[in-house]
Amino acid sequence: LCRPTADGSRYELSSATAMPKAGAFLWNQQMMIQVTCRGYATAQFMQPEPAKYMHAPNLEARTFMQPEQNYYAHHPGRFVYVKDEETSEVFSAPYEPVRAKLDKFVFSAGKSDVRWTVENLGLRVEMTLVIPTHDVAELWTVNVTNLTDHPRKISVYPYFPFGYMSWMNQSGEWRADLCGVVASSITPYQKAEDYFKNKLLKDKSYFLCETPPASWEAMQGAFEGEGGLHAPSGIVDREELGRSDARYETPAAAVQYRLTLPPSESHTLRFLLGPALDDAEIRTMKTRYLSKAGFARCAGEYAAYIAKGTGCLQISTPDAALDNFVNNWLPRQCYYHGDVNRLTTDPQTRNYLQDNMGMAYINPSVARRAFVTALAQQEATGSMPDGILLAEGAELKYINQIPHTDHCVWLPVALEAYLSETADYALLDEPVANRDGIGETQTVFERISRAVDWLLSARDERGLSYIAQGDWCDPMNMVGYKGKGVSGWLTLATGFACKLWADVCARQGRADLAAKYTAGAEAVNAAANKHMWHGDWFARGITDDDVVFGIAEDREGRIWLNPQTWAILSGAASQAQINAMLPAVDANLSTPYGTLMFAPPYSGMREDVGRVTQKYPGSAENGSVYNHAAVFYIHALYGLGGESERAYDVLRKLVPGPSEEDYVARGQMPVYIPNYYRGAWREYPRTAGRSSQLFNTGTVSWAYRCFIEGLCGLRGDAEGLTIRPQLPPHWDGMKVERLFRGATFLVDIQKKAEVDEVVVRHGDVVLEGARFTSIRPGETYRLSVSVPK
Ligand code: CEZ
Repeated sequence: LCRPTADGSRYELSSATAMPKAGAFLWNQQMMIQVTCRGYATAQFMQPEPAKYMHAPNLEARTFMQPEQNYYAHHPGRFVYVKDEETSEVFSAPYEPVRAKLDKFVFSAGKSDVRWTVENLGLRVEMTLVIPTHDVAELWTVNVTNLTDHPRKISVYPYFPFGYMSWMNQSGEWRADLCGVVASSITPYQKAEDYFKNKLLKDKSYFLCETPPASWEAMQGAFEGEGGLHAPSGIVDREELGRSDARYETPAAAVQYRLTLPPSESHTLRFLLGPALDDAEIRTMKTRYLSKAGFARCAGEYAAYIAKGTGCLQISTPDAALDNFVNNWLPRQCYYHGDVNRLTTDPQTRNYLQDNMGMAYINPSVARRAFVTALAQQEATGSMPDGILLAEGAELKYINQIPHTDHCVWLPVALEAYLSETADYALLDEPVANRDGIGETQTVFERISRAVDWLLSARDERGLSYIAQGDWCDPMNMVGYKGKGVSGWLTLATGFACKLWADVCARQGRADLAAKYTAGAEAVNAAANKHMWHGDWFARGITDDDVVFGIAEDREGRIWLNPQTWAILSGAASQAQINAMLPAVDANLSTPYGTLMFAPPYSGMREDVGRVTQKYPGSAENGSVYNHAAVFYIHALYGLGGESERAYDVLRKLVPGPSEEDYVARGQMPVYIPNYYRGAWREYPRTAGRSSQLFNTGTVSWAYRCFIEGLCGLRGDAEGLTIRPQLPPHWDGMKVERLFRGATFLVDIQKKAEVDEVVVRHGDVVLEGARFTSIRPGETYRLSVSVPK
């Protein structure tokens, strides 16, 4: 059903129906496109706010990318109909809209392209999508082959619907001068001032053909006619497409090629799709890309761009499917996050910092810049804003208008990973001026100290952290909206932030500050222990009306994962508490698809917790396997040292497969980690495990970190690299190639009965403390590592 190619560089899916929403995505800094195996597509580009060039049939609200998107016949997509002129039979590639039973179907996700191979009626249709590295466009190649031993007369009709572009003004027409269909629109607006802003929006969408077609259709309604999309009148009732314009009618691009194909012969067609400001831009794009050579050059450049995200780790373990994911796809997804910040101009501060944490392993200079960019937007109080503005004129939108209190936490947390990877302590001395030019320039070190001070100050008389309208859990918006409610998780996260920052202060020779933040961590942890520890685990919070929740007495939302995780990280949990918590997590939260964020899910609104309880039970934050929370847990388990089995169990479940059953349940290929898999494993087993298909997630930077520092145990410090692998019990060994500070480490890890602690050899030398120092860039070091059985 789903397997990697022999060289591991692509993943192929051989059914259009087993995992209907499975898809792949491509991006550059201007655009992103997610395509499903069946041909539906969601694309957006930045101008500088996210915009669409292919629209849905209804006017869409603009918000962040949604999970579990529904696809339907008129959803934006890229389709190629084929008609046998002799028999009038019709099918479409890749699968939608006709849904004909195919003889062969392969959806192939590559790192830098997406391909399909579809066979039906003795014909093979191959479709390939590539995008440019800097421009916004889609380059489509359609190749049709006659698989029979007799000549065939066929018509091939690419159908690329533009959708409902605007209620003010939309049209489409064939443009012989450009050899394509151009749709024009005016982005709807009402305020006079928006007229001036909108002037430069790319309100045209074009579909250009390299080869002139026999006929065309620009009006969606005329193409579809009474036949419906599975048997469009334009194709079924006519010899040639009807050549209508769209005049304030929904535009579409459909073109027809009438081909006579001798046995075994192929015919290749190329098309260019994208948004444009005007005809001049369309002409420029056509000259730049729409040719065999242009396509080849573009594919090469884009592959080179994606290759910059290869990361720093190659593993070879007893689990080949896991190796494939870690070696190929996980760093790619981290790179995507760090490269484009989820294609928004105001990423949430916690997302921005964690996405850049992942960049520490891919391209540390990007991560470094991000700390400075974020800190330049620190508020006068020391707190961090809800979102970080990345473009001139950008504004805080949507969720960033809701006050969340956790943003400062992510500074020391992300910094820890960055410093372990780079030892770039000079960053701490970097002066940072305020973005708005007002106020004092302070160093990174001073600013993070202020952020941690703010965390310590934003606590109530019990020493617990206020939650306002949310913490890490965005939709937990009514625990503290009256100003009193507190977050158990954030209290513990504050403890962890203080602890991490105390370590940095100590390293920087600031014993005074180290003592202050250590005392801060202790105070916070003590408060958490006093007020949040109930029975066998830590509670999630205390509401405005002083109700503790996330405790055994709760029928829904009884036990939450994050407080347990962060109690381990902060040091609040004693060994005895950990011994109680972990089995409680196993019993209440563990599922075949990962560890739940909490359980049981809420079945309806709880007004003192908030809209998280209104989400569908088992979806998103309402008790799914929310992978971001699961990966914090994995990180904490690896930090404990003796929990390699539990840690690996949860880690492996972040990735779909490799059994067919698991693929079908998740409905996703292992080319990315989604933000969640459906939970409600006990309540709704039919949908449990189903992927959100949303590849924007803070999970990936942590997952990569867990593989590098946890499973492989290859973690940097100020002067060197410590080697402390934590293999799961059923593995005998593994091999690792790790790029670290310019050097390559080839590490051969074996379990040995004769050792009772990790022994690392470099040649004949046994490394003291399993630690390698004096690393020289450009060198390759071979280490042989024995770990206890
Ligand atoms: O957004 C994510 C946030 O980007 O949810 C996480 C949070 O930590 C991330 O920063 C947990 O809440 O507003 C909503 O209800 C949304 O569901 C968001 O909470 C959620 C989106 O799914 C992300 O695309």
